[in-house]
Amino acid sequence: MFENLKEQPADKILALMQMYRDDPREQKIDLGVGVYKNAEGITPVMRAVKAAEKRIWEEQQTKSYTGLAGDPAFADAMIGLVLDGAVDRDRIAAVATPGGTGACRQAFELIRMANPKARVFVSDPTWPNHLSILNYLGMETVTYRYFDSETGGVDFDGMMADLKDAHPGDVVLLHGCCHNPTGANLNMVEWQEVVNLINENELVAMIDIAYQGFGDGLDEDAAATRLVASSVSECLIAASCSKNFGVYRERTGLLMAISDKPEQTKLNQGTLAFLNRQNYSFPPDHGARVVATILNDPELRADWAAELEEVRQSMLGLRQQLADELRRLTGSDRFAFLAQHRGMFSRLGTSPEKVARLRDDFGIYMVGDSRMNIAGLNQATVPILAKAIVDAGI
Ligand code: PLP
Ligand code: TYF
Repeated sequence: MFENLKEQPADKILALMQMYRDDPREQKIDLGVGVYKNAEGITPVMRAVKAAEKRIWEEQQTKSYTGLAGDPAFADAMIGLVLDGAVDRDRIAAVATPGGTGACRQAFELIRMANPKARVFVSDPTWPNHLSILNYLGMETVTYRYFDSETGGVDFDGMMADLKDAHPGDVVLLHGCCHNPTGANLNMVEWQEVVNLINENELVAMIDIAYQGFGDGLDEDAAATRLVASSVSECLIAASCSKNFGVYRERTGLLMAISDKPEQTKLNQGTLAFLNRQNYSFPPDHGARVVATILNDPELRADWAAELEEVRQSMLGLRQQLADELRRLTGSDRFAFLAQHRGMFSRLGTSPEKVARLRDDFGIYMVGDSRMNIAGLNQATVPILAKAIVDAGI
């Protein structure tokens, strides 16, 4: 049997992570995988996470199974964090999932189950795992224009023109904030236009929100998701806690299915629980319990929000420093978009050859499409990167 297996394509981001580890040079900069790193290059356990873990260790009496949907306190707390009352609770079905990836996977399966003919419209570019999972599930994808490499912003006219090709029942996958891999985002006026198109053409919205709190703030980053969820008749939301709680390896996420018909919620909830049962039965609990503990305790929540705000500010500072340094070196505003982008990532907008040159000649690792993890920088390495960008002729 095993001899029938074929080599599967590697995940380019994870392969790059290994390449960086194997590079013996002392002077090297890792701007690859999307993990937050502080100025010392460490991905810390957040203070509130440590405190919540301690509390759970002290107080938890059992590790018996939860329910197929996970701990209801986690779902309620996350619904509050993401939607903050924008949608009535009785319209929301929700299950805990192994990370945001698990939420996406379950959402795609639910779409395929409910409407096998649905095509999923994805931004060009999008997080590669979206396409990888959709292809694996045999689902049809269509790309819509998104990144404008001339301006470093969103090609909004192109995006709207391409979305007009979607048929009723097709799904539009949108990044709630902090677009991965480009860092370019819609403004709220543009979001409203997308909502109008979704409603006029009877499309289904799906939002992947993996970086709430990394862009403009916790509420600001959720504003588009709240707008969509409160304006369309049906939508799916895949939320990840990996980044904003720093619980990457705990695999903590939530999938919501929202309908404007409360009488639909029971069936949606049952279907989400069924999908969990088919794939892994009970979702992981530890990260979810940590998140619920933090969100439900005013002191822990305030401390978590404060630390997250420090993280956000540090990335904004690095963005500004890099844009300023590149302006100084090039005498132009060509790279001003780096300060406008939001979240962990920016797409520099250069060729794979130049990306390889940065790696080979300067020890700077970014993804082949020129996506940089801004959190891989610190104040000392920003000037090194800026000079390398200029020296590589970018
Ligand atoms: N969606 C996007 C756009 C991401 O960038 C990520 C990665 O962090 C995820 C979903 C899911 O991440 P995780 O499965 O680690 O929660
Ligand atoms: O885009 C990133 O770098 C993060 C982390 O298969 C990640 O979202 C990358 C690849 C992958 C899973 C997570």
